[in-house]
Amino acid sequence: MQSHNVYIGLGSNLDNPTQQVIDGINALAALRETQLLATSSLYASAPIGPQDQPPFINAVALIKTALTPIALLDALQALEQDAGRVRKRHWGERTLDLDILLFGEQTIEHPRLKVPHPFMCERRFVLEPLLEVSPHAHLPNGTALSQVLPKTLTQEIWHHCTLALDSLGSVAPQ
Ligand code: A4P
Ligand code: MG
Repeated sequence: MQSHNVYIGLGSNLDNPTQQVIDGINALAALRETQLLATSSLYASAPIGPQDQPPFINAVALIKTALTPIALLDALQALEQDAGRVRKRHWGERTLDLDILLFGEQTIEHPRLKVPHPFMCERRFVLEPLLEVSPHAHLPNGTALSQVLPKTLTQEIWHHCTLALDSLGSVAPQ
């Protein structure tokens, strides 16, 4: 079966966000037909969207998966539910948000799934961790993400902690 390299954006700003993101990465590693290849550091940033919510912790994980895009989306939404996610408001607070950023070289326009993620190029908290994992990453149209990052640099983010990936594919803070 064909496998694809997929970048997942993780975000949390409720109920111990650092632990939520670490647990989220470990849950990605445990998905069927999926292998965790790399993870970024954790980054902290002010919320984009409603400002009356706590700051976010974000990271990007690179996985290799044989799941189809929609099967992966179903699996990610199940993990969000496991993390106790309640949908409150658009761009609002959440215990765990798992977004598919890039799925191989595919462009996907499905009622439930748009890839590349529609806002990824506007968000430093996505681009910076993704480029930490893969400095040469590009969009399906060939645009290098390193070329897109500079216009987001007015958004402040802070390096929060580095993660260590062990030989079993699980992560812990360093
Ligand atoms: N969906 C479509 N495309 C995708 C994709 N590529 N990956 C659909 C995942 N899901 C995708 O998502 C709504 C629907 O998007 C899903 O049912 C899926 O079928 P949602 O997470 O339930 O709802 P939402 O919060 O209204 O929208 P969205 O687009 O996920 O929000 P974002 O874009 O993730 O933004 N500020 C900081 N600093 N850090 C953050 O992480 N996150 C958000 C949420 C806002 N501000 C933030 C952060
Ligand atoms: Mg989402």
